[in-house]
Amino acid sequence: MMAKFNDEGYLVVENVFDVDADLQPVVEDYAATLDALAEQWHSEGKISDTYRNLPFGQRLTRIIAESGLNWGQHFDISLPQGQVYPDTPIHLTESVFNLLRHERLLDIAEHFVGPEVYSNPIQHTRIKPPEHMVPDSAKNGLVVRVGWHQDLGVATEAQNEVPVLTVWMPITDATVENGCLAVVPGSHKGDLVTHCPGSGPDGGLQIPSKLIARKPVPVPVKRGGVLLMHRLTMHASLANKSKDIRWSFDLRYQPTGQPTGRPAFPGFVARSPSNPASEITDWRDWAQLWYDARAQLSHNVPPQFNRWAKDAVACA
Ligand SMILES: O=C(O)CCC(=O)C(=O)O
Repeated sequence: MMAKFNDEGYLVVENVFDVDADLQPVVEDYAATLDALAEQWHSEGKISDTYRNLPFGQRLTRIIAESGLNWGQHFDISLPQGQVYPDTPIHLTESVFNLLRHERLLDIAEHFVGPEVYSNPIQHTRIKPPEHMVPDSAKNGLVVRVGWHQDLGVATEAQNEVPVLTVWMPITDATVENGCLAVVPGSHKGDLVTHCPGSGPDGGLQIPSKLIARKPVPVPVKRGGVLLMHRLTMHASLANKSKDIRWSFDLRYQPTGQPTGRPAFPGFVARSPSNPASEITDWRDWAQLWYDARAQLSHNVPPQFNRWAKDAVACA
């Protein structure tokens, strides 16, 4: 496991989760969220039907096609990096917390970051409909493909020396057609390269193509499996060209007690043999950390989330 990861900077591990026992509660949880949103948007006259009889992906796709509503934040497990308001939506539930603390996932994380495992708050839920359906006004990395980046590039300098592991997990099978990730094998052996703000297909950061030295490869992953990545591995997502959604979570783990690179957001101790009492084990305590961060951020201008300037030479 480690040899391939060390050599190529990424690794797919299959069958980490039991699809029925581990992933189905998450699917049901999100279905309930969509149900509540559909009822609300229908009662507000934003959609003509709640589409209650459609399966999750088709229901969401139909609602988006009809309304163009900005839905991504309602399902995300992070606050946005822009202005935060007291009522900014964030999806914090027991089923998601169980996923973040899943024994087999933490066993894998432990291989890479050591026994004291901290859940880094750079994390997202991305539910992406067919890309052609997303109106320009709603485009962001939660709902359309993201550009080439290294995960260290989306953190502040404080994270430079921290061995953060990215764990990307599909809830629907991730294929080339529906927009799985692509990686540049071996790119983690190089340095952090310049990321240009606002140049990605999602309006976010992107590495200029002249700095991508080697040919990328697509990495399909079946649900139940995970894709592990080094913090310097260059990667991007492909566009969703299918007729249904592509749904994933991306999580990060690191050793406890080191900077996360996103100090405005809360992480938590996921596993601690040396101090078990420091672990957060109740999802409500985890959710409260985010609600507290939201209250704090909503009084302030957004902090600096990364180190990049638009006028860098490589961005010209
Ligand atoms: O899921 C995606 O489309 C992008 C995920 C990603 O780039 C990441 O987790 O760093």
